[in-house]
Amino acid sequence: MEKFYLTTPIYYPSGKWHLGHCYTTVYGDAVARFKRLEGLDVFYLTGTDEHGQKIEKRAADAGVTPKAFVDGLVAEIQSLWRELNVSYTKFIRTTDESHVRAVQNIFKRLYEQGDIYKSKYKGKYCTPCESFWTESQLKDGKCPDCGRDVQDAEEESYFFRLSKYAPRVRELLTKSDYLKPESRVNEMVNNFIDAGLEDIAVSRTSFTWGVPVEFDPGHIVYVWVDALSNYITALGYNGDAPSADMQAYWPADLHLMAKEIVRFHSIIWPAMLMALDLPLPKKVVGHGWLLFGGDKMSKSKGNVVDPFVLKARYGADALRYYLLRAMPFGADGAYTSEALLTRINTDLCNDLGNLVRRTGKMNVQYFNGEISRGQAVSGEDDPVVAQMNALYGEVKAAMDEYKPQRALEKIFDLIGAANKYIDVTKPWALAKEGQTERLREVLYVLNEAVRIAGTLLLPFVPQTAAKIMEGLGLAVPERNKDLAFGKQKAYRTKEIDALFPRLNVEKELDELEKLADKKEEEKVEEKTESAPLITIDDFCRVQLRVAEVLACEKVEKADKLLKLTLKVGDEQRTVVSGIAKYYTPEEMVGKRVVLVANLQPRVMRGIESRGMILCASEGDKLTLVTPESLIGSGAEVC
Ligand code: ME8
Repeated sequence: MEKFYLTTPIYYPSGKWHLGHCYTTVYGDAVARFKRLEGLDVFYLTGTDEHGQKIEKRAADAGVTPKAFVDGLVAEIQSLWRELNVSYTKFIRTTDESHVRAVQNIFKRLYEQGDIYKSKYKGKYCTPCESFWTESQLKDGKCPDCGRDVQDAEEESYFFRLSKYAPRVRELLTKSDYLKPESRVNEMVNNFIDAGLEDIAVSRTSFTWGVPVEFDPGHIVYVWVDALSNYITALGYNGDAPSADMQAYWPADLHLMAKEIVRFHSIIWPAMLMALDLPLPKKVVGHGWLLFGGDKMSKSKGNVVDPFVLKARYGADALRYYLLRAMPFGADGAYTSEALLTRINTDLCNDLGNLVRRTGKMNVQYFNGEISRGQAVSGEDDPVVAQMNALYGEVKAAMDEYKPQRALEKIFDLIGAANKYIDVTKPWALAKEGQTERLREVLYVLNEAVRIAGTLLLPFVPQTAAKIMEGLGLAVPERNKDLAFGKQKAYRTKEIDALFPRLNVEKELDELEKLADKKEEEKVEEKTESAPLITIDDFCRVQLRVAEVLACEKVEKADKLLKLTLKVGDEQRTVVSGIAKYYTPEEMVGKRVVLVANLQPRVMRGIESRGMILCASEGDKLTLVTPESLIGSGAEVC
């Protein structure tokens, strides 16, 4: 059986799983499911990347061991993938003993053959990105990836001879189809390879949470060497001896990820594989970012959307559909709750839901659910039949290029055409006129359209597609076959519940806002209840400033929120505050308030809020905290 090996990144268990992570994994799942339906033996790998200084620090802050710190977060992401019906084959953790041993062996082998050597590292290090940079690679003195401050780093280190592989890596990127989309190739070649590819430091000595270099235990293997190796250690590779899974599945058919880590997968990773004398992966796809409030959705920016909340409210398939449909290949896409709700209502409830419901109802009403070909075919069936016959080829072509959005567009084109077909053929009129044979054929055409669309939807919205098959009285297909008009000779259909309930968008937006607020409140409560004593240094990290309210207005469609324009010294900024029940906008203007000025920005109702104003609350009462006598805006509160 033909094999297909597919991976997503192994994620950092850094505290909060968000919708951005879900995009890659759901995308991977759609590819994995499609390939399985094509009859391939698919190995779909995902997991967690658990080592490094960042995790070590977080765990220390939380007062637990790094392993205890990551265990809880790993369990949470595994439950997220279960909730979203992600059908991975293996979940690898870089703390798995077999992985750790294999990374040690890989490192040793590269050292013994001269591809790794010991020297001294002098340069810059970005802790959040776990990346070393040379002075010339910095952007305005900051990390070129995330824009944050970097630290001086000088230590004894092992180096990987990346420079030796530069010509072969360049050739791989420019002369093959290794990296998609195309635009990322130029970026890699111009910005990194042609700018001069230097050897990279691949060990650290300033922390201990990682894979120790076996022959020099003070050194910890650089987290990216550790992490990238997961793609082969998961298959049982341990440095030399071939494993059965390696022989069966390697090289990978597809490494899927967002654009910011393409650099590691298209330069360091192939060079490592060249050094290990292993075949190179067939494809790296770097997709765009899910944005929120204009920025990449990311934990460190604090602008995240909680997938657990959305899944609980709208179901896995609605979320899967939104992610797969909303993001064009390789480009960024902005998340808004409005867009999610609109997609659910228009595509899933109206277009798909109505087609299935109307067809199912008419099956029962006119033929007791028993549908077969009618005697009266008509030229008016031709366009929709032609569309049905073309669909499988179009979806396959899109999925062969890993473009789920295009595949879904085509499937929904057929769904739209089938809905129009009902309006044009007017089955109710045919019934009235007693044109039974024409009516039978029309319904047969419709059931065929539902079957073909339903089967092709399986990789994307598996639960919904299975329900559609149940309604048609068919088993859920395990293969993409018979996807042409006329292949299913007869149906014994059943009535099924509505696939997606119609949502009241206004009400849902309010509910989502409330749920987000509740989560924030729970977090604050949790923190207050268990608040430990803090040092004066801890307190000094919070920057409190007096601010003057210059303008204030209600936030549309949010009964709790006010949008405030504040003057803080010479600066103006926007803050959204949940005080609309206690203060009118008019009352607020001119007031002096106390602002938490260095809080991470948060997007609420599409507005970026930069800070929080302090209030005192007791039961149902709430009052602003204000300076006791007049003092200039911008004054520090200490
Ligand atoms: O980089 N939009 O882990 P990570 C789209 N451990 N995708 C997003 C996203 C967003 N806003 N935010 C995250 C790491 N992702 C390393 C990987 S692999 C050997 C090691 C997805 O937890 C996307 O796939 O920071 C991105 O590449 C990945 O999460 C980064 O996850």
